[in-house]
Amino acid sequence: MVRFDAAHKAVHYPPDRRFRIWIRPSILIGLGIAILSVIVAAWIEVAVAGMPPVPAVPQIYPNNFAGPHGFPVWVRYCHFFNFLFVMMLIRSGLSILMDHPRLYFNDGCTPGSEWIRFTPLKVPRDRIWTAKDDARYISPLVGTPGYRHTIGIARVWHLIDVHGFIITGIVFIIMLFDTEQWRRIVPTSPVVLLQAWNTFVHYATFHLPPEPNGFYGYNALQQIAYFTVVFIFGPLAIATGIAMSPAVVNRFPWYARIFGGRQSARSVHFLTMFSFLAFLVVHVTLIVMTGFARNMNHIVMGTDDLKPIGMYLGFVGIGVVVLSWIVAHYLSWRHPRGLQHALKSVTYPMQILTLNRLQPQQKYTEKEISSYFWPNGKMPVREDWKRLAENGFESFHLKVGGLVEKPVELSLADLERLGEVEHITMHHCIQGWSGIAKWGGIPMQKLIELVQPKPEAKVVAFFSFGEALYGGPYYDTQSLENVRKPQCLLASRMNGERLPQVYGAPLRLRVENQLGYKMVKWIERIEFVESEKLLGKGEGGKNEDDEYFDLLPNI
Ligand SMILES: Nc1nc2c(c(=O)[nH]1)N[C@H]1C(S)=C(S)[C@@H](COP(=O)(O)O)O[C@H]1N2
Ligand SMILES: [Mo]
Repeated sequence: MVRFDAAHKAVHYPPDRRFRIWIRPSILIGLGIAILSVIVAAWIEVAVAGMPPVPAVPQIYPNNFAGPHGFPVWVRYCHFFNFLFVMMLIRSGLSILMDHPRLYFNDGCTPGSEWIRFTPLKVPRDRIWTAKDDARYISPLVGTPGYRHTIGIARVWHLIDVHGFIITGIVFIIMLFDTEQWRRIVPTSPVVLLQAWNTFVHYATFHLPPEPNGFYGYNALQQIAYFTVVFIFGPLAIATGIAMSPAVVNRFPWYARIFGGRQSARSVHFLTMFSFLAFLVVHVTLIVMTGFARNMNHIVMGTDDLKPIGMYLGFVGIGVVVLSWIVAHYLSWRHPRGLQHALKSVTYPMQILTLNRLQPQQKYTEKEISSYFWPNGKMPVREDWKRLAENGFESFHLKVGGLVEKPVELSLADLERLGEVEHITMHHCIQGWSGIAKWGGIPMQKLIELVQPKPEAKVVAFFSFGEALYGGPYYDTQSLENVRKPQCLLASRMNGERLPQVYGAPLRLRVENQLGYKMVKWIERIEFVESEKLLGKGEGGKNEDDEYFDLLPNI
């Protein structure tokens, strides 16, 4: 157990660490019926027509020695690295999931509309319940880094790891088609489907079909399973991961719609993870049951014999993977800043060149506005904010200063006179929830024209009346370049009305190509500076300083 100070313990290791899974009953029943009916069909077939034949040799190439066979060294290495990366993706993914432990098929994430939740709590409606309040604990034995609300570091592992996962996948697929090996896992005849069903009938009625010896070929069901994992689950996991990027979805809203919306994409992303896990369980079970030593020699040594060496080295390989979790845990809690910077060195230059260039251009309709919008953050407790709130922020003056030619102090009415615009956009919180709302306010570009930043001003800092999770005023920064983009607003209105207090009154930022934490609420003042390094701990914002979030969260 990591030793926390009181403030961190309250967040990471709260007294309520219960874990519950609730699934919408209709989904559970539907799934139960679907699974049961195929199993019953198998039993009926066996009762009526007897056990269907399954050829002992692979059906794709009748003379199995003529076709591609064996496990070349690249297959074995890809297999190991894939296992290493997938396990870390799953572990860090679970930590991320628990930060908003509900999955939906609607982009508004209305509490109660989730199809599955991993928390015993129903969202209370009689008080403010923020998304942060809703985050759940996960044991560090299961998640990386585990505990509660450790999403900054969980994302570091997830996003560094996914590079390894993708590179392994690309190498594997190139080699697969560069050799004849692809024929081993790509079904090329519809007969395979029939034979896969016949094979399934064996398993479903508790029989083992004839073992084809995977060195030379797989049975049809195995072939389809491997094909599905490589060519469907892998790409789907990547594609749905991208569908959660605010930069991508706000530039190409149709992309999320391919998966049925942003939250459906998140649900599918979860389901691919679940499918990988389910595959792993069945795969390992069958490897043990159908000749463990021989199978291990195949995938570890590339030989087809019964010597124990493959088994021993295989266990060492599994040990290395488990060791990677222990090392990740150690690094997460001892060197989080180093990890944050490691991810930054990989993603920051890449995002500046790619995702961050996309210009937000969302056009949602009034009808798509979410009926619910999760709140986040701590309401300001400062007396001056409370006094301003009492008279509807009439006496509020936004201070804009720093490296500008013309520092100004503007009331809400002054701001309004700069020319307000409205956009209906989708908000993406780092925790996983989203919501569609109409935001009204003045484009940051207008304010920039007014104050005229000096040439050395590169960064705009937004300071809040509100406190951050671990205390101290909340702030965040944007590059001057990014706030010039369309749809970047200093918002004073939400869904056609004055910005409600919970959602950031009197002013909040909207930057549609980044995650929610960049959008400071309860803005008190704006300062133009040379670099974000001059503020706070120098990471670019309060969450970046204290929670190791990314400086540039386009994804
Ligand atoms: N001052 C301040 N602004 C903040 C936060 C905060 O904690 N304090 N949370 C951020 C996060 S994490 C999100 S997702 C959005 C949430 O905006 P909402 O409450 O309108 O949904 O506000 C952002 N702005
Ligand atoms: Mo957030």
